Amino acid sequence: MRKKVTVVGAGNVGANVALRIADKELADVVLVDVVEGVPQGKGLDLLQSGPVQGYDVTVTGANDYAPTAGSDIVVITAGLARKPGMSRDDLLAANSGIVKSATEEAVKYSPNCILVLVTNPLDAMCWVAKQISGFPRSRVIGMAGVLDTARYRTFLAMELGVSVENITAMVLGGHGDTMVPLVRLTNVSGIPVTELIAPDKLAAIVDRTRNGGAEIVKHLKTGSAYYAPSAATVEMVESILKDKKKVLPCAAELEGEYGVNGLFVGVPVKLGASGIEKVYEVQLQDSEKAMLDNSVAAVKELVEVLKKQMGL
Ligand code: TXD
Repeated sequence: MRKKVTVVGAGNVGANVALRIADKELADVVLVDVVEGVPQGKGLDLLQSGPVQGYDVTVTGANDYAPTAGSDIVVITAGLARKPGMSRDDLLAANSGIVKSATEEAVKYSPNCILVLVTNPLDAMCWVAKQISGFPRSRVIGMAGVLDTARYRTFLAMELGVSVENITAMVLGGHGDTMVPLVRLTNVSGIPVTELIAPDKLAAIVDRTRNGGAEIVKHLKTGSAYYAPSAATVEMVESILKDKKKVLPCAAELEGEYGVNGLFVGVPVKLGASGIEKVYEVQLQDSEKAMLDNSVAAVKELVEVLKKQMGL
């Protein structure tokens, strides 16, 4: 039997997640959105791409969750996107309500699903989904690190004029200006990047990575990035559905790792059929640990606000 993935939010990221899942023939997809007609229309349009693209999965749209029943994965992208000048944190109040209701509905129909969160502010939204679903940490995963790492790898490949595929890198921490790209552990086919790029250039690339989302918002003016975010989400979905056990940077709830408890933080995890199958604790140098602590503090602040707002 084919796998089934629900994508909540049929906007820019959601529709492109559906498109990429269909293109890779990974699963049947159900798009859910509050706007009447949009998920149905996009679903039908995607379905009609099948004969040309050569996929046989079905793509449908709905405004309710009954058609999502029995999903293996539920990707939540529903929410408001950042507008220019708006920080991720401004989105907190609006999007926490949306993620709460989406989680409640989704898990009612798919109690065994794996939740993949995309909505910003990402780490805080993961926390909401975890509280509301009551799922174990293996089944609540946030997408941010794969995207941040992809941006970092892109900029490094541009600088060196080499294939993006040869850049191996890791970005830790929360999804925001405090993220921690680990320069020390970045390499080009095994060659430490610090041997290939001067420190000031590397610092500029790290800075551009941290502001990677804002750079795109500035260009687009009316929304935020969605091609790379959807690609990153589907890499995670694929690793789970195919039990590939890829090691990817994802937002995971920490249970003492990195000295953190009960908060979602971007860390390397193994993604397989059960969701998060392992959290890797990388040995950090003092300066890296300080940056990570700073990032965790930013996530904690948001969660404290949420605890008050939502009474959780
Ligand atoms: O790295 C990351 N995690 C991110 C996060 C990368 C890119 C985008 N990121 C965030 O994802 C972004 O800040 C937003 O919070 C979400 C979705 O971004 P997108 O660009 O897809 O926004 P759109 O195009 O505005 O789509 C959001 C859709 C839109 O169709 C709304 O009608 C719908 O969400 N929506 C809902 N659907 C279902 N249920 C409810 N309650 C709902 N509310 C709004």
